[in-house]
Order: sequence, then structure tokens, then C-alpha cells
Amino acid sequence: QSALRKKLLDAFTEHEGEYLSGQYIADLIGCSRTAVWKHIEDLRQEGFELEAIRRKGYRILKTPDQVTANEIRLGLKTKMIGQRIHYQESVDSTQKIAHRLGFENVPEGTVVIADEQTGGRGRLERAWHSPKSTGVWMSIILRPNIPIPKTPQLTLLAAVAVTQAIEDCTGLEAHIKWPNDILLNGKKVTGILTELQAEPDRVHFVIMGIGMNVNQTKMDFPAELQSIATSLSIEKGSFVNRAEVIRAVFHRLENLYQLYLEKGFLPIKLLWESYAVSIGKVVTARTFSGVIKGRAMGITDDGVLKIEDEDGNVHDIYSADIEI
Ligand code: BT5
Repeated sequence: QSALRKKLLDAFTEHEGEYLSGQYIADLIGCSRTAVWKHIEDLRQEGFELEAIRRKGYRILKTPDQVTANEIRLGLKTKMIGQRIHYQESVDSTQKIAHRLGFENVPEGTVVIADEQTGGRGRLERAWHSPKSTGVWMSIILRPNIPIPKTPQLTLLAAVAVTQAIEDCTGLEAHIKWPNDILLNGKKVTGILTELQAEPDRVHFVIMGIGMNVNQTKMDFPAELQSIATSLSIEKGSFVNRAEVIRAVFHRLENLYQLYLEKGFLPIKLLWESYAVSIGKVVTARTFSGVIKGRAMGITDDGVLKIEDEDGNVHDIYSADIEI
């Protein structure tokens, strides 16, 4: 089967852009015309786009969009982030693998990427829907020399990087919802999960998990997400190359991380506030200890959200879900 597949793909590669007739393919791989049709259907199942024209034959319009290390490396200009990529087709969660690698002392900037996650997760062990071949599911290992209370700043930094990368690749204007949601037209397109391994006085390593919806259609989302989630291709109206999105995130992330290590959080904070949707608006924050409604005033240098309620009391929000 795979030898036949290789022959077929080699033939398409050799005759790039041309039509191969059903008879030609049948002769080439030694099968019936009906079997040819079956092979073509298999390719379509795998994500190839093929055009079939009567009396001319078949032509490949698009190869599947992959997120393997080779595919990403082509055109990657970073020095640190993504220099090492661990790719797997299907994993439980890239976070788990990255944690394991973090303990194995892999270099900073090592990334774990999967084509599919069967147990992708968000904050508080919530599920993160990560279907096959349509999104970017990755975890980046960082080793910043910063005190533990500053680590939430990295979530905000990642949000800025993703927002910029989305604009680079699609021209779409994304917005950030504190602390970790990236929205397009008010719907969530990316979630960020920052986890850390720390000793009492210092950060051992940080795992920055990024989940981006790229080529899902509305129907690809489970019913409960259809009204709150979106993908880059839904918003752009055309297919988006995942490897290109990943490279753009790596570039932006590396630049901002460098800036952060040299100049501190202030420049990141200013960028973050310029992309944030909630600042100045009345929001509802659901925290562990209750619900706070008020005007979002901004974030502190520690990445804490400040909300002023109706009575003029200012609340510091460390962790919550925000409704705008
Ligand atoms: C997040 O959590 O937004 C962080 C998501 C991080 C996912 C990445 S993928 C790579 C790495 N490996 C992992 O296992 N995780 C990271 P949170 O703010 O808790 O949001 C979770 C909520 O978002 C869920 O309860 C759903 O309502 C919604 N949701 C789930 N899947 C979604 C999707 N694909 N797109 C948009 N919303 C989704």
C-alpha cells in the first residue's frame, strides 16, 4: 500500500501541475481504474486537495499542511525559539511532554508540537479541543531568570506575540482578553497556558502552551464551542498555512522575550494594553472567591488586572474568567 502511494505521489511530483489520467495511474501502479479512484479518495482523506476533470484526469491542488520539524524549519529565522522541535502526530498533551523535557535539561526554546492532542487542556484542567491537522498545538520551554511572582508576565508576553503573529500571517486584527485569550471578532481563536516548575526561590523552567485554531470550519467545533470559538481561516475566508503561523509566533516571541529580558516588563505592558479589549470597559470577573463587576482599569507590572467597582473600590484580580 505505502509503496503504491509513494509511486503515485512521485508521479504527481514529477508532473507537477499537470493532469494524470486515470489510465496512466492505473498502468503506473498496476491496478484497475476503480482502484485508482479509491487511491485518490484516500489522498483526499489525508488532506490532499485534488481536482478531477473528465478526459484529463487528476491534479493535485494542495498538499496537506503539516507541522513537522522539517516543514517549520524551512524559512525559520530565530536563534533560540524553535531551534529544537519535538514533533509527534498525536499526543495526550504537549504540556506533559514539555514538562518531562524540561527536567531533562533540554535547551531553552525547545518546542513540542503535535498534529493532534487527545487530552489537550486549559486552565483548571478544563479541556482544550485540539482536533487533527487543523490547529497549532505547541508547548515552548523557557528558562528565564526571574522571580516566581513575575511569571504571569510571560502569559501576557505570549499573548502579544500571538496577536502580532496573527496580523503578520493574515492581516487580521486580533485582540487580547485578560489574561490568556486571543479573540477575533469577539471569538476565541487562541488560548495560552503558562505553567512553571519552580524551586522555592527561583524558576526552574516555564512551559508556555499555545493552542491556536487555524483551519477549522465552524462545524469542526463541538456544539458548545461554535458560538464562542473561531479559527484563522473562518475569519480570513481562506486556508492558512500552519507552519507559517508557527514561524511567525516564534519570531515575535523571540523578539519580545529578548526585549523583556533586556528592558523589563514595561514595553511589553504598553503593547499588551494597546491590544487589549477589556481596558476601560465594564467587565465581570469570576474568581474563586466570588464575582466582581466593574471597570477594568489596566494591568499592574505583575500582570494583575485592576477592576474598580461601582462603589469606587479597586480590586486586584490574579486569576479569573472575564466577561466583557
Ligand atoms: C486556555 O485555557 O485557553 C489555554 C489553552 C491552552 C491550550 C494549549 S494547546 C498546547 C498546550 N497543550 C495543552 O494541553 N494545552 C496547551 P482556558 O482559559 O481555561 O480556556 C479553556 C476553555 O476554552 C474551555 O473550557 C472551552 O470553553 C474553551 N475551548 C476549548 N477548546 C477550545 C478551542 N479549540 N478554541 C476555543 N475555545 C476553546
